[in-house]
Amino acid sequence: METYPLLEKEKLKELYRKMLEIRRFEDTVFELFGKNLIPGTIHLYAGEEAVAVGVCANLRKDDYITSTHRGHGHCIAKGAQLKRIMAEIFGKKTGYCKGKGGSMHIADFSVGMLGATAVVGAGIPIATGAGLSIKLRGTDQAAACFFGDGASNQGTFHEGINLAATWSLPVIYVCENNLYAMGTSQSAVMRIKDVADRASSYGIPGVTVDGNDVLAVYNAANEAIKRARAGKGPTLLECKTYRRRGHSRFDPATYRPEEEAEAWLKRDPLPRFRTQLLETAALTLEEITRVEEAVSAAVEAAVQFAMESPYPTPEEALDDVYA
Ligand SMILES: Cc1ncc(C[n+]2csc(CCOP(=O)(O)OP(=O)(O)O)c2C)c(N)n1
Ligand SMILES: [Mg+2]
Repeated sequence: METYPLLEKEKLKELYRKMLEIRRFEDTVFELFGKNLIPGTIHLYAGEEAVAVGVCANLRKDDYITSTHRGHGHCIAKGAQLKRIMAEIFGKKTGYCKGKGGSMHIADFSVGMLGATAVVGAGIPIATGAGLSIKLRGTDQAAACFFGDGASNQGTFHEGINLAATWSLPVIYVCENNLYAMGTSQSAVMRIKDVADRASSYGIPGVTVDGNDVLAVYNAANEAIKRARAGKGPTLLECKTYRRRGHSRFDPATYRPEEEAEAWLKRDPLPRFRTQLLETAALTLEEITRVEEAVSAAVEAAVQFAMESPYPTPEEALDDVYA
């Protein structure tokens, strides 16, 4: 395991707490979906926590992010409320989109979370637009754009990043390379190993990091966001990671070779960071336990809130709908 100059204690605690919130939230959603309490389908972020948390820990509340179909972790990392995310996933009126969006359409503008989207690659030009808005208003905000390896083969990737590069927009494009787009492995659809290599065709930095190492992600994102705020333009940051489960709730992921899955699951970002915190004496076991208890209580409270909340009524079906 690599070592880094350690961040201040409260920051490290915050990184661990956020990653654990995402893990417990996702494991709980998985269970509740199995009990038929959640409608639709779900795409879980478990295994990829270090990416959203490492990036968002560098962002301010007034910075922006765009997300994907696998968006619960991005919402949590950017500071959205667990209760309202859970309520939205349940389809309840108290959810972020009044229960009409569900798992793949959660947004919270109050914390700069511009939205999850079911359309692969659709968040990329939206982040470019957020970057243009920042530039036109002349503020020092930044935008981070999360998308997958699969999305990097979409036209929106080229269009969005090329424009941001040309106009030096304050955006960091974060590719969550979990090696698969649904059941299709990266090697079946790309001749390159590192998506970050594509940065050279836009004349911007391309950086690849271990996306299961929260401090590696934090440091790389820190540099990219500093560049963005300083008016030096975008960075393509590729984080290599792996989902703990299948693509969606219905996918057993039998297409992933056993040895590959085993090797990646051994590098699970959560126990890894926990061990690192203890070994470097950054946090005591007691402090870690306190964080773990608080997270369990917060996730339980979110479930209770969602279960007790009402569904939207049929009369409200057309409220807040354009056209
Ligand atoms: C434009 C578009 N094409 C296809 C799909 C179907 N689809 C949903 S998720 C997905 C895979 C996306 O893979 P990736 O971008 O690597 O994200 P990951 O699921 O691995 O996080 C596909 C093809 C879609 N939702 N939108
Ligand atoms: Mg993928």
